[in-house]
Amino acid sequence: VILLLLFSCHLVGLMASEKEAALAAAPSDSPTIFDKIINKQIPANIVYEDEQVLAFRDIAPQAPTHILIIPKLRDGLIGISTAEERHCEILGRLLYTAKLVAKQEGLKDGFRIVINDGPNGCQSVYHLHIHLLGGRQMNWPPG
Ligand code: TR5
Repeated sequence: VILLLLFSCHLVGLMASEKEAALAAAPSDSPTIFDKIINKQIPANIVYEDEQVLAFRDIAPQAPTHILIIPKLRDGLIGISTAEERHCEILGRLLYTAKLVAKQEGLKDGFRIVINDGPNGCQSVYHLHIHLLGGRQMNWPPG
């Protein structure tokens, strides 16, 4: 019984550390889950799409409105820290799309835009994305 208990605790510990492990993962340019969403291989709740940009609801929302805005073509943008001057246009378009989607979502009292970068920034998917969060009072400083 003791052994069983110890094993169960170990499993729970593993589950709890899953997120941290993902966050601590080294940045990588391997395909991500977002490629499958872009290619419609897996479903997503898409709220905006054009030739360059896709916006869809986060699967684990941290606010009543939580939308991810991504470039369809990653083109080396595994995170904001890998941006180069050639990315300026798409970066501007992503921000502008965040504004459009915020309006579409009726976030008239404000919202927050977040880009997590690398392990310290809690980035878990290495395909640049903007988080658009709204529908509740945000706190500052963030955690
Ligand atoms: O942690 P960062 O900043 O990299 O943000 C990645 C975000 O992707 C998290 O907020 C996740 O909740 C979100 N995410 C992860 C998956 C996923 C998703 N949003 C929508 N649909 C998703 N699918 C189908 N699969 C995921 N693994």
